[in-house]
Amino acid sequence: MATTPDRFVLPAESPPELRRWVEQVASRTRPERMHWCDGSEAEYRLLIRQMLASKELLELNPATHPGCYLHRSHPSDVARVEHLTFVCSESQEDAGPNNHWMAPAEARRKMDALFDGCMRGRTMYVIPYCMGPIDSPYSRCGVEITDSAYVAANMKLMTRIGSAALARIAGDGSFVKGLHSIGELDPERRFIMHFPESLEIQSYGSGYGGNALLGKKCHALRIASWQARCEGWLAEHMMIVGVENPAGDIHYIACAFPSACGKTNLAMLIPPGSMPGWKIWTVGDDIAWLHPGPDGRLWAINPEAGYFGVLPGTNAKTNRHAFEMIRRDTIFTNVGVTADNQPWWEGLDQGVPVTDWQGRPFDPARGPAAHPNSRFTVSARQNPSYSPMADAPQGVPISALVFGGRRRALAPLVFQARNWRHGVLVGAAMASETTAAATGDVGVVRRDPMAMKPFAGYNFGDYWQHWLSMADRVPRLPGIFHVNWFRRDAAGRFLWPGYGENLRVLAWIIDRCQGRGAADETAIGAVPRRDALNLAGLNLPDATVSELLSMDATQWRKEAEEIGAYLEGFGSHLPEGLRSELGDLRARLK
Ligand code: OXD
Ligand code: MN
Repeated sequence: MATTPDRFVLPAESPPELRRWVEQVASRTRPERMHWCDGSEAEYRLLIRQMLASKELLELNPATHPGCYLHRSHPSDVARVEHLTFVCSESQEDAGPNNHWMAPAEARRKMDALFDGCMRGRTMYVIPYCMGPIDSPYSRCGVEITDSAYVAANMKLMTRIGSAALARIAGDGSFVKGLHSIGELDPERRFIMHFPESLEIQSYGSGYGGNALLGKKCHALRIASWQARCEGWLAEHMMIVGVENPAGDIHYIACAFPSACGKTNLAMLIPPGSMPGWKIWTVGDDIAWLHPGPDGRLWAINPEAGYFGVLPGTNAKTNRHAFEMIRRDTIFTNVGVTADNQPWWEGLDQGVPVTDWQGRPFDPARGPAAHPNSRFTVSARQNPSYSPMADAPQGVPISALVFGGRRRALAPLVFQARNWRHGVLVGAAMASETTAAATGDVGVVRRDPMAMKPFAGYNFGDYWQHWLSMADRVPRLPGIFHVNWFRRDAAGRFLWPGYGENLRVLAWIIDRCQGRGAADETAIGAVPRRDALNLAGLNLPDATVSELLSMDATQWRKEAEEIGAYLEGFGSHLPEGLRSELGDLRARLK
């Protein structure tokens, strides 16, 4: 192997293990230049200037959208690629049937060949980052090496990068090693590999967020879920929100919904006019790390510091806070553009696109102006409902965990699990219609346990056992609930108005956590009595409310059979606790 070009100066304050790894990577990838990110504003501006010069970014209208830029990705590189994402644990059983697996030695051979010389003529960015507040005992650090300035700029907005993270890494002694190259952006030469046992990620051939911003899905979910199991905590695909009632009490709720099912909107919800005095505080919109706290409750931090949100459907009515926060200092990816150079996406109720996400004159016959998975990247601090508790080292205490999916039938608007073990079954049995966040068919119902199908870094059977074991670690566990905002009538119309009105459901959930909130006990759990839900001013017909809160035992018996068949696919890894919980559900449904 060739040696590292000695013109690269590695910062003296970087720990020896990091320097050795950076040298090894540089020897293999042969970059022209090396840049260690310090996380400063000046550095961010420099990255932007360079990308404007190289046309990786285009400036948007500075009068309407100051500091905003458009990135057009390669048209084949617009979403996560689950079929090219692998968990490379030593044993295939540890990855489980829920993951694609490759033997670590084979994966390394494959990736070494791809990375060989791949950064020739390019700059190698070394990005030390911290997932979570720098001073939190629950945070974990990593370093991403990448040849993409777009990735470096996005990591700056999404995580805490630079000198403070480097200092923490030197103190921690261990960090996740993430190596990324956009390669040739060739779908035939694209892999996202995870090596949980050695805390490594290798990603080649894609510049798309979930494949390339390695702190997010790859570290904070796949690798962290493995770390969490080893260390006794949970890394989950959950948003975290503080719900303040008119008396000023704040309850924190963490919700797991699959990608593009409304986590960001719920995290920034604007209370409806009929609920004066209520307020929402956003702690996180995508990922929660949950730890047993010293007071016996479950506490959560958001490991991220920014949002990588879905644009289509975002407007001043559906998500006013998001709409406001992306008017400045935002990177837009794969949106259309108006004649006066403003970003445009489907669902934006103003402006007319003239150019589509691929830079072609917009022609509706060719499809939407913005890609259905077009995104914004923005610092969380720009969110008007940003919670100062997002920076609290101890995190926030969680009153309720909520699971939910996109299901046109079956699941009522909301129900509460009977207890923790039943709640784990409710999470494990989750199913949802697929969305544009991953390549593949959209709208197909698939099992997505705890919204972690694409993100659990190990065998789901062991993961559920780990969830069950939290009952021994956390004496004051939160209640577990299930919601479905997406139920439709026979004509395909949504039964529930959603968006800000979802606060009505959160208010019932909080009531239940405080021993209030009337409910009917059904076979699947406690469903609100209609008068326990605040429906004032909604003008929902009685029949609609009945349908929203209905539980059809015949449909659920069929569902229980399907859940059983799915769970049994995990063979000897399926915890006995879940099997017997499902048996109890079947018996209640008889
Ligand atoms: C995301 C996703 O980007 O879940 O958050 O795909
Ligand atoms: Mn997500």
